[in-house]
Amino acid sequence: MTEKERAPILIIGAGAMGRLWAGLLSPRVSVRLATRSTTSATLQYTLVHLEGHSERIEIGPSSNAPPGSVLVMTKAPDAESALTAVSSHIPPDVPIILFQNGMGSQQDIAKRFSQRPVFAASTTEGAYIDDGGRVIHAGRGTTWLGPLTTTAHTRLDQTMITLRLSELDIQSDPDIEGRLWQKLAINAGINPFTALIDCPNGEILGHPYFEERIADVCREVAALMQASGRPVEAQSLEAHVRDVARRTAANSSSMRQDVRAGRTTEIDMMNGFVVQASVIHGLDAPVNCELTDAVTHLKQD
Ligand code: KPL
Repeated sequence: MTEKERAPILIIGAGAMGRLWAGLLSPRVSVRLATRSTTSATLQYTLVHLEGHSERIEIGPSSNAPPGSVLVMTKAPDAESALTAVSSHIPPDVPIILFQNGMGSQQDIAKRFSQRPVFAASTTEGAYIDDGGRVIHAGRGTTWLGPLTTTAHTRLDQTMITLRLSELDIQSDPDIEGRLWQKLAINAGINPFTALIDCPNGEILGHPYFEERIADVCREVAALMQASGRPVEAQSLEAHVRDVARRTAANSSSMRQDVRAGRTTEIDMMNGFVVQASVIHGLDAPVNCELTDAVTHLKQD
């Protein structure tokens, strides 16, 4: 079987990440893209590779063939409904890989589709869509993959092979939830500040609004992680937040981009998740609550 003869990969979500993966996979395997409006539109766009060269990508109309894998690349608030909308066309043994930021949406989906092989992926790959609609592969990273349901364990090797058709760096992590917690702490400590101050990641450092709150944000996240069986020092979370803000100084965070584009943000799966999960553990998270309210209010302005 040639790679092109494999069952197609269905990518749900046509944002920057969905288009990046579609563009990187499509030379080697047939790809279908399910967007918000339709599952059968042809999508054309330019992909600018890391090395700087441009490639015209055309993802053809979907066929009726059942997919061999499903990559869910919508924003976190849309993931469950988008997957549910197409789930009757997905055979029960087909791996479903969730790429959402934050926490909560992946666990809800894994619970709902608990008999299926469901994975979470956490990626540091950088991509955005520029003003001209081109998809820019902006930074090379690593994509970590780990099982969320029991049946996913038996499909891990096959799913790694499928994702590696993208020629990106794919690694497995048996404790993918630990990685999601780490990423949650980073996002909770960077994203709302960049959205509220309206600045690139690096400019939150030294800004009074950030400096007055970041220690408390990290203390609240650390208390929740401790209560969830993932002990960590608040100071080390804060050091990590500052390090990532420094290393991604020129980035416009996903939340700032969402606010600027008038899209729903992922605040409920980031600081909002910290607030909700803290309540369940009898903890208080007032600063994460303040940030959640402020960003929620921002997107309604
Ligand atoms: O994950 C990110 C995001 O923007 O959502 C960070 C790490 C903050 C990089 O921009």
